[in-house]
Amino acid sequence: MMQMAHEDIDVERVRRDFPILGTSMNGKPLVYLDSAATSQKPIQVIDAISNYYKEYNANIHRGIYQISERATSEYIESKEKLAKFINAGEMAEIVYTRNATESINVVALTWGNENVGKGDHILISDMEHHSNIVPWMLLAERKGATLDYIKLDGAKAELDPKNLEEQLAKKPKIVAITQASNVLGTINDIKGITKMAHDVGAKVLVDGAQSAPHMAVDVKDIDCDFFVLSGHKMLGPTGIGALYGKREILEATEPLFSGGDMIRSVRHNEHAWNDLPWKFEAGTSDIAGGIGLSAAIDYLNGVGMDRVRDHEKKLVRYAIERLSQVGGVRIFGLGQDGVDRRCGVVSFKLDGIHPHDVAQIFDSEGIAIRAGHHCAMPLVTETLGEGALSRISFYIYNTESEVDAAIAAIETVRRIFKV
Ligand code: 7TS
Repeated sequence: MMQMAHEDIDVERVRRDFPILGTSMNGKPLVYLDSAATSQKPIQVIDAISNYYKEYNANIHRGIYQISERATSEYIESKEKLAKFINAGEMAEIVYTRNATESINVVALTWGNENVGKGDHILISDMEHHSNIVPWMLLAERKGATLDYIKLDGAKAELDPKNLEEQLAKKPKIVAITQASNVLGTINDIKGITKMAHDVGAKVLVDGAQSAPHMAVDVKDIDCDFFVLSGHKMLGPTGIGALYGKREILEATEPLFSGGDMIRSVRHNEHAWNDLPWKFEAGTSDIAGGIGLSAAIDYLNGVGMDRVRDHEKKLVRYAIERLSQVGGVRIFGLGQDGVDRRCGVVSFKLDGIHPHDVAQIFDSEGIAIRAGHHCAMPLVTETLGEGALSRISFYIYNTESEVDAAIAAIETVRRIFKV
C-alpha cells in the first residue's frame, strides 16, 4: 500500500485485521488500552507464522532443499526489512534477540564488560524501564563503576537539561536512554543527547521499545551506537526483538553466546567467528518470530509511520482533554501543550483510589489497562513518590470512542468508591 501523507488511518478497516478486537471480555466488547505492554496482532502476522509452519518449516542456513532455502531467505528478508524500517546501514547491523531486554543485556555483557572499568561512569535517565536499569546496575557492580541518572525537571515530565550537562561532564563510557517513556509518555531528544554524549566520548544506547512501534525511527540520523526494540510491541509475535549496532562496534565486540551458526570454522583448538549479524546469534533462531516480525513491518509500512504517529497524537490529546475534565484525576507527564513530545501513553491517578481497584473495575467493563509501577520503580516510587499508577496506552486500532469508554469506567469507579 502506498503511504498517503496527511490522511487519517481508516481505523475501522484496520480493526477488521485484528481478530481479538472482535472478542469480548467479561461479557463486554474488548477495549484494549494496554499496547505499551504488548500490541495486538493483525491476521497478516498470525497467518505468516502459521503459513511458515504449515508450508515451509525447516531450519535455516543449512538446507540445500527448497523449503529450507525459502525459510532462510524469508528470515534474512525480515532483517533487511527491519534494517530499512529503522534506517540501519545494512542487515549485518541487525541482531535478533528475544526482546529489548535481552538486547540491552547483550550490550552490557559484551561491549560493557570489555569497555567499562573501575571508576568509570555509566549514565542512564530517571525515566528508564527496569530493563534499561538493572543490566547497567549489575555491570557497575561487576566493574566497580558508578551508575548515574539524568534527573527530571521540576514538573517531573522531561529530563532536566542542566542536569544532563552535569552528568555528561563526568565523561560516562555509555549513555543508555529511552527514546519514549512507558510511564510519562515523554519523547526524549535522542538525537541531541547522542550528539552531546559523543562530544564527551560516550557511546549511546537508545531503548526504542516504546518508540519504534509508534514513530518513524532513523538510527543513522540519531547516530546512536546501539538501538533496541521488541517485536511484540510493534504488531509482531513475542519472542523476537532486535539489537542494532554500528558495524564497526559489533565487529570489534566479542559475542556473548557461542555454539552453532555463530561460528565460521572450528578446529579442535581453534575457532573463527561467523560474519555479522550471525556472530551474535548462536543456535537455531526464532525463525517463525522473524517471519512474523517481517509481516508486522509490512503492515506498519502499509499504514505509514507518520500516520501511526498522527493517530496516536490525536488520541492522546483527546484522552488528556477528557481526563482533565474528571474530578480528582491527576495526569503525569507533559500537558496538552506538550503532546508533540508525547507518545501514546497516558498515566494517571484517581485520588483516594488504588490503581489496582481502578484496573479491576475497568476489567469488569471489558477494558484492559495497566496498573502498577510499570517496571519503572525508581521513577514511579522514588521520583514521583507514588506506589502505583493507572495507565492507558494506544495503537493504530484505538478510537476516540474507546477513550470515552475509559472515561465512563472512571465515572463508575468514582460512583462505587464515592469520591
Ligand atoms: N523498555 C521500555 C521503555 C519498555 O516500555 C519496555 C516494556 C521494555 C524496555 C522491555 O520490553 P521487553 O519486550 O523486553 O519486555 N514495557 C512494558 C510496559 O510498559 N508494560 O509492560 C511492558
